[in-house]
Amino acid sequence: MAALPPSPQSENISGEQNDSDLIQKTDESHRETLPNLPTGKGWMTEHLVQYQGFWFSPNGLKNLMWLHDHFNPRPTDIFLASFPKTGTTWLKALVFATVNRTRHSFSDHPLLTNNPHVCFPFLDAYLHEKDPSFLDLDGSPTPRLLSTHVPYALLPDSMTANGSCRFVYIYRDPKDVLVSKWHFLSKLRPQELPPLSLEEAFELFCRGISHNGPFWDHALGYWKTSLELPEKILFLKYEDLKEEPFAAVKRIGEFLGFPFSLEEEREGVVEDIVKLCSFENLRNLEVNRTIVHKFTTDILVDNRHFFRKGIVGDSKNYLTAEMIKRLDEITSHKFFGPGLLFHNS
Ligand code: PAP
Repeated sequence: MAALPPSPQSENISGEQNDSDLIQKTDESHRETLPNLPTGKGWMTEHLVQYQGFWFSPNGLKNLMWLHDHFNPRPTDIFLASFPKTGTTWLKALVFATVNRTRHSFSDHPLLTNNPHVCFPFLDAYLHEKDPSFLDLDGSPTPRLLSTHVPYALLPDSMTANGSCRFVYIYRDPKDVLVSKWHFLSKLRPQELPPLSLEEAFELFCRGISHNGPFWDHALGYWKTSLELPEKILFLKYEDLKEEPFAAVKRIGEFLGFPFSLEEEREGVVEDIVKLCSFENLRNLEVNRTIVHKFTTDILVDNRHFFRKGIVGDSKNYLTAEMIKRLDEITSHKFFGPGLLFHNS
């Protein structure tokens, strides 16, 4: 189909002029697909839908379709991929500070006045907004830093092709993910829906019914590819970052093509990054105590909700012994399959 002349509404969403017919096509295929999908109980919306083996909110599915229809990655793009509540906010801060360390001084740093989600935006949450002011992909400096919760198997080929762009993935113990997610989404759950108990959330999580879940399939998709294509995906664990943040930052710099020089190490640049991005520092900043972040026109989140406890193992304060046993069993079953030596912790 011939491209329509550019209109103010159809420019710049993907860095190229958008064909308004194509926009309509995405909306239509979303409308047609949605009613035919299996549904499960939602955490924040009334229900989630299952699409190609993974679970999405109805809007999340639209975001995925938008990604396929409208996004053009560049080879220099850096993606942060994660399952929700695994440490995305923290890793965004660390990667942003590492990649941009020569652009900003630590005393006057963008992370001191902006939430990490502003410095490192969510690609799949903003794309379908059709409002270029939400995400100016053309205006982002190179390398573009973009994040996604989309499972690896469902990403467009343009993103997964070897040599196209790089990913940093963060994994976290699913027990802590579940508890973190339950706290977070309970705060965002609309008043008109009845509260979701931890027991219900646990059942849904175990059955894989969770945004971009099943959790284990999400992690495995990135984990397996990180083994096959180690230059494409760096697979990190929240627990390792907590234990050895300096080593993790150095690995991130190396992997992304921004290695720390000996002089930088001597000057304490790695320490400065770790300190800037620490839970205590970020949580206490005014921007992260008082400002509301607008993910989309309908998803608004108080920045303070991104910083709850920031510790390893908090799930033991909420889950019963049986719950812990069941989740650990699912994890062992999923991860210790033939040839897959994945160490959960
Ligand atoms: P998101 O998917 O909504 O972006 P995400 O940032 O992935 O959430 O995860 C939030 C978790 O990371 C929270 O964990 P908790 O509920 O167990 O406390 C949050 O506290 C933790 N977190 C946020 N920032 C940091 C940080 N700088 N260091 C360590 N943990 C952090």
